Amino acid sequence: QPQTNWWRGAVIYQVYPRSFQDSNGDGIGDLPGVTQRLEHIASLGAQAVWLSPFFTSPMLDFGYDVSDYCDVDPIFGTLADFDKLVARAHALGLKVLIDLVLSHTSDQHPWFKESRSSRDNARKDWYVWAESKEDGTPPNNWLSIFGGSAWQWDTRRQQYYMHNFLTSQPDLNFHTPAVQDALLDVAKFWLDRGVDGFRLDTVNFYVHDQQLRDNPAMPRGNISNTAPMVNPYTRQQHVHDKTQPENLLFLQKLRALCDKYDDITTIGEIGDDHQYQTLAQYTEGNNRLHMAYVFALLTEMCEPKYLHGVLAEYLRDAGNAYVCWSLGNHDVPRLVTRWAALGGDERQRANILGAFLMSLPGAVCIYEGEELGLTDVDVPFELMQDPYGITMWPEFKGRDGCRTPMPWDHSAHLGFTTGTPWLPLGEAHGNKTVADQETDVASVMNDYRRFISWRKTQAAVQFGNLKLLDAHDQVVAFVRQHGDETTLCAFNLSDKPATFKLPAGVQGSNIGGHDFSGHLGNGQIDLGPLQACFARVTGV
Ligand code: TEU
Ligand code: CA
Repeated sequence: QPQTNWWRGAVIYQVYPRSFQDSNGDGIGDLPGVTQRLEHIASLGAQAVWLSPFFTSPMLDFGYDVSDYCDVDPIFGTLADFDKLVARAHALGLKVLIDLVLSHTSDQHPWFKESRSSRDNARKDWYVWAESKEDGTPPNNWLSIFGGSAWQWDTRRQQYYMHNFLTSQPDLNFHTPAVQDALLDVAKFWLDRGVDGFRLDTVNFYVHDQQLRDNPAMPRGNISNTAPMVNPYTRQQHVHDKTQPENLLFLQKLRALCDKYDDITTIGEIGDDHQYQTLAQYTEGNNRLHMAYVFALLTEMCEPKYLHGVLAEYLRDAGNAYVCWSLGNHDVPRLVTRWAALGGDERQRANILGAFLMSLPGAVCIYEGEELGLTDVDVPFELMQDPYGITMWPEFKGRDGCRTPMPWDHSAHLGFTTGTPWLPLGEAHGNKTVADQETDVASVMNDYRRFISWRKTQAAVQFGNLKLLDAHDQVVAFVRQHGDETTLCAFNLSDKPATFKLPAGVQGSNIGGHDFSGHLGNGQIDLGPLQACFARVTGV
């Protein structure tokens, strides 16, 4: 595989436009706001920005419910604002990835309005419609990620329609060729507008089993905990409602379209019970997706042995997949809070985890605010916006805690807005603003900058293959190999000093130029609490 594609080993910065920067005082972040702040992203050394959805939407799932794929929601701006954003990003050397939500639309999309209007219209098969069972209950046992049956009764058609997420997010029917064509046209619209690629929302949910077979139950005691977003009440294996083989054919068409343009990339969000096999399948052979987004580190589990296990499983099952790792996004509690069990203080935790993430093979996504070491915000129920949180309260607190606005400086609302912010700013974020961190050499933000720029000098860390070293109670250690360069990376993910004995015959010299103090010598690595070590080695 050539390493020349810009996206290999890239650092991709995820922007949640609602919460990044408001430019007009309505309390909601928007595209002109993002444009104003692109310099911040470029200053970190990121290669690309991924924008969460900004398309026309009733915002019941804050933009993941699209009612017009080819326009900008007025709350976020206009197509002209988008063009300015892309131009500015490109001028700063940043690629722009947009978030296509093709699996479902909003129920306010004209396609759905037409489809539901009768059993006989031009778009009657554009969504997944099915008869009820004899007794009026839904066609099968499929469950929505957001709770309850995946089927909603429609009084006009006297049929059920399927929705993997909210009832207001009906699933498109990918078995209808015209649906696939329409969605390819959407991708073409944005490629022609100059985007550099796509993050594809729920990419393995596109195609469902046409026979509508029931999903089998999950064996007791085997409830996967790898994606905290998964509905905790869903106790079924999603065998028939997603990840169907026909999907690969659609992905091939999408890839063929992308290949008509230069330097495009696609990152598929794949949530699956057999995540690694699916990642491999979806990125195999240079004619499907370029990259697959890994869920495994979005979990609550942060013990070194678990993380070692994640990497072992990845090596075993996804060896040929090109992956994109992340430790946070707009769906899960913020990292330093979610992984508080690692100990140390927030700054140490943020720094070591950032370095750990950026030492993994593949590309990485950093979620806005992660570079500031932001904590999760406790949003009180009265202020809660996330529909998922509102339904699942109080067992699940929803996703607002990681979606609060970015703290920029000490002007009103920490520089986010002059109006009333749509979600409260984190009180504890007041001393973690970008302005504060700019002037503090030892801030998380400056650590991130230094690590990213150091990483660019380390071909093995950016592009190398992964070889895991032995599991350890405190340390996760591996080597990355590229050409004749072998770099050992070791992370003490505990708040106590640690010693990691090297396998016999491994020798090396420490590599400096980053902020970590771990040390290789005498056949072992000595690491302070939450410290890392990087060394050029031989004999692995
Ligand atoms: O999230 C998909 C999602 O919910 C996964 O995390 C899911 O839990 C997993 O695939 C199950 O195995 C995306 C967006 O990131 C989210 O914000 C949206 O609400 C959702 O799709 C619906 O569009
Ligand atoms: Ca605004």
